[in-house]
Amino acid sequence: MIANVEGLKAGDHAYHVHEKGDCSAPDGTSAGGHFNPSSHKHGRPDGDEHHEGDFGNLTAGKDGKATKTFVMKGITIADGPTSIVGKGFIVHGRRTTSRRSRPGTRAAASRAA
Ligand SMILES: [Cu+2]
Ligand SMILES: [Zn+2]
Repeated sequence: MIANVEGLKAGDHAYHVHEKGDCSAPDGTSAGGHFNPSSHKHGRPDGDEHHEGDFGNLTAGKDGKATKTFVMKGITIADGPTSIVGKGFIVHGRRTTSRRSRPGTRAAASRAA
């Protein structure tokens, strides 16, 4: 996957797939919790256990841009319980102004960091 986000404050921003595609609430809470179809505990993406939606952090430079290419196991874009299509994609801390994500996913406003 490729995350390509701009308009961020310099530094680290947590980003996740959340369980609902509804990003209408200004604070992002309408997107629900982290996407977690297999009922794991929250954690780092490279840890023993984590939500399928736990992507870790994006690091933005002084220009506010963050780009990351990464692999996530356990999620799909095919139909089924592990599909992230239509789920909310949230970068925490600052509003995103542009993004590239899987077709059908939605980028979102920030949620309180
Ligand atoms: Cu999140
Ligand atoms: Zn989580």
